[in-house]
Amino acid sequence: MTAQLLDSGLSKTTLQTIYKQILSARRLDERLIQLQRTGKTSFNVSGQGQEIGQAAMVAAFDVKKDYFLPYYRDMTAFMLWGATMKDILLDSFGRAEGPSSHGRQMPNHYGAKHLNVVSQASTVASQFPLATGVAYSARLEQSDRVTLVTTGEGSTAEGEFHEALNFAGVAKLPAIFVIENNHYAISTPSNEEYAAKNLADRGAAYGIKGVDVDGLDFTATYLAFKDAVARARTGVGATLINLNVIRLLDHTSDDNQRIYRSKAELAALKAKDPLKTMTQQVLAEDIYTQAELDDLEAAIKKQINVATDQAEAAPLPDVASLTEQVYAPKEKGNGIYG
Ligand SMILES: Cc1ncc(C[n+]2csc(CCOP(=O)(O)OP(=O)(O)O)c2C)c(N)n1
Ligand SMILES: [Mg+2]
Repeated sequence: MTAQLLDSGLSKTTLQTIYKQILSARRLDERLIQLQRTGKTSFNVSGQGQEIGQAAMVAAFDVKKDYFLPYYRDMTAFMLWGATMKDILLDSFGRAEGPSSHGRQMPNHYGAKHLNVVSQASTVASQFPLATGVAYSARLEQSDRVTLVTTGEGSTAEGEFHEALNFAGVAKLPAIFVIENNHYAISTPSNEEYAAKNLADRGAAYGIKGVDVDGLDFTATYLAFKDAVARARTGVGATLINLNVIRLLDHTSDDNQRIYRSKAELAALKAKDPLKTMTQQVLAEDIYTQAELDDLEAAIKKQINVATDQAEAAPLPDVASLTEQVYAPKEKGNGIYG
């Protein structure tokens, strides 16, 4: 049974905002797929099926103060952390204004200095030791900020995952390590990825609290993260969270999951779409009426159309600027760190 949304302790207004952001992210992802399929953009990674877990996760943080090191499937999380639709589209079109890399990175490699979101490499799990460093910096600066880092379950087989958690455990760092477990690493199912019963159990090996959460249940996820953030903020230490989600679509726009997942499996997944569940809850708990939801859909569609036109019309990076925005400039004030 999925817990009631209002049992999260969040107000009706906050839940309205969060639902609006989740719906915006889903509709924006649908637009990004259209743009890629019509050849206007190069690539897309969909996070459909992971949005509710991501939104509930971010809702537990203080995004004005905390740091986030996301992975490529985190568009919804990035938007709840403060990125706009236009930001996402600018990055997807590879435009100079795009906050993540000013047109240097592939789409879905999120970052924004003004939002405390740290840019990532494509080598999976390499953000984990960076997050440990960011969390350690809070200790050195005597700040109570908390660091959030995410990855998929397949990526936890990388050495960096172990190195980061080991150090965070020893130093009791204010970090939250999240495994967005969608049970597939491209075409490899989780029973071929790891033999552990539950990835949350790995926390014990590092002296870190491990928590297993149903990432399709908004309230359960929010409360688990609220507790983890409180532990980190008050100096108790890090938490490892195994967030169970589903991957509704292909691994990326370059993949076709119908080759390795049966029709029956895909139909069963679709029936579990957490956005459908949350929409039913929003109506049942009087957070929005059906008429309000219809207006919301129309408003989001308009917003996406405007943001798409603006991003498409925005300039590409100037070739003369090729060597900028990649490495930190020597002098302050003329680049991404300035
Ligand atoms: C070190 C490294 N090895 C392989 C890849 C290629 N690769 C990109 S995503 C991916 C699968 C990751 O699966 P998972 O961690 O479960 O995340 P998901 O895509 O399911 O969200 C692989 C193997 C890579 N980017 N980096
Ligand atoms: Mg996975």
